[in-house]
Amino acid sequence: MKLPGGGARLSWDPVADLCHDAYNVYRSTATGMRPALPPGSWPVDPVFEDVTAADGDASDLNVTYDFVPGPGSAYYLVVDRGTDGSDGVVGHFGE
Ligand SMILES: [Ca+2]
Repeated sequence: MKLPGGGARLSWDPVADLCHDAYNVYRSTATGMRPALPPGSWPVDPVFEDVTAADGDASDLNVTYDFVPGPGSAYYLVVDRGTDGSDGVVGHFGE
């Protein structure tokens, strides 16, 4: 969804798991977002950067992520974060 001023908003369905704590958002600019060595290795092949703290709405508890797109293509992946602080199921790249 586009936001006023050139921003964008990602949104997703909430997680109902009992171990759910918050959401981590990762960003990749890897060409085609394809691993060099399939199935890949989360989060280094392809490289994903944790951009959770850059959320324009300043909350990792809600189901939105606001940002201003830069030049070129970027891929975003939202991963559930458990109450132990670790990533939940990534669903890609061997995780
Ligand atoms: Ca948010």
